[in-house]
Amino acid sequence: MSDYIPKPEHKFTFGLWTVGNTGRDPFGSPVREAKSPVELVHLLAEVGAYGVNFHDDDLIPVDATPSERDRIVRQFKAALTETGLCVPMATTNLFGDPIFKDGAFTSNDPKVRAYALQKTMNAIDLGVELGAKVYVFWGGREGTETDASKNPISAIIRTREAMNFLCDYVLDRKYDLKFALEAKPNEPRSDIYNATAGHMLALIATLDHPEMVGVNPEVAHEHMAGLNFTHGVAQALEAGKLFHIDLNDQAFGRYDQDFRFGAVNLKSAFFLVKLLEDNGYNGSRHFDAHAYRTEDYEGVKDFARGCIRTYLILKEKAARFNADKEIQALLAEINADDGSMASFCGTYTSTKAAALKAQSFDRQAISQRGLGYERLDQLTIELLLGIR
Ligand code: DIG
Ligand code: MN
Ligand code: MN
Repeated sequence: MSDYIPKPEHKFTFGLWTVGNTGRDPFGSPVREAKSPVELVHLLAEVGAYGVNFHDDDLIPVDATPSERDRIVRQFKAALTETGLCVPMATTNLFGDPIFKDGAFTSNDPKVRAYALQKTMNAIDLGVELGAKVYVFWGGREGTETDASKNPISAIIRTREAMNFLCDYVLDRKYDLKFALEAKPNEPRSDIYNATAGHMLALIATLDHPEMVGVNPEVAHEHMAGLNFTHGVAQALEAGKLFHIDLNDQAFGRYDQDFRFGAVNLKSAFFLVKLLEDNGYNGSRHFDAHAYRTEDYEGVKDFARGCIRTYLILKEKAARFNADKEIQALLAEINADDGSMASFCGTYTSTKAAALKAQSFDRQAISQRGLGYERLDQLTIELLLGIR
């Protein structure tokens, strides 16, 4: 058993808005006093985080003067130096200000679309100044309550134009930065465009610089869409597009709960960690989540430590799964290949096609084979329950 102590190489990160969440919700006011970015950096250092992320507005108030901005950045940099935390990711708040009430890049008002580009360029400058290498775009307001208001194709075109413009901005400034698009199906808008990580992968393929752009899938958001999060992450990984990930948890069929990682669906959290670790994912393990509204700041630290510990425990369980002789023997049996189909595999040739069309298959015999998945899944459950 390891000690589940976080190390820098684990790359556990939190946004300022996560541990800084004051507990406000649509039906209640804050329950925790607000902490400054510097205080939050020290809190994250105390729980063993590797890095801290932020929206522009989390760090610099939107109406701050240039000298106030410089002071805040100077103090933040000092806290980073003092604690050793880094800033792997930054992002723009394009959803809080009333100006974005009908979206930012997809707004029907060209002034709003232009302001959103301006705000994002300034936020990119800030993120790069503090060391970010990944820039996330979450279009929380890029949606609608009525499709009478906007042609959904216009929304796609406007999003593409904004992303192309901002990719060119990064190239023009010679920044070492890549973009990660984060999807969510709804909330705060009734329907949000580009609703899942899959939609984002399709959009990326249509951009001028697709090589600069990947995805930032979030557990809660794909669960809100009723999807298997691990499958979505696998698709992004296989495409070389998993540039970042937002870890948390979520009961299906609920509003965005942003629960502590592993707090609800332990089994799916296990398969996600196994996928990331088996495939050598080298990005941040970013917890985009917050403590229950019932908690004080000691509870917030419990929340952050719980995210980290659960990830590390599941990482160890994944190693145990891969080393478990009974499980691995069963998987070998399930995936046995007698080589008889080898001549049909690989790239197409007309000879292969003709031979395959002439091949006979005993459907009855093949369909009778028991696959042992009940035993395999029970062994997995027992491993997760700690008796293997
Ligand atoms: C919500 O899940 C979004 C915002 O918190 C932020 O823009 C992004 C970064 O992780 N996730
Ligand atoms: Mn969320
Ligand atoms: Mn998120």
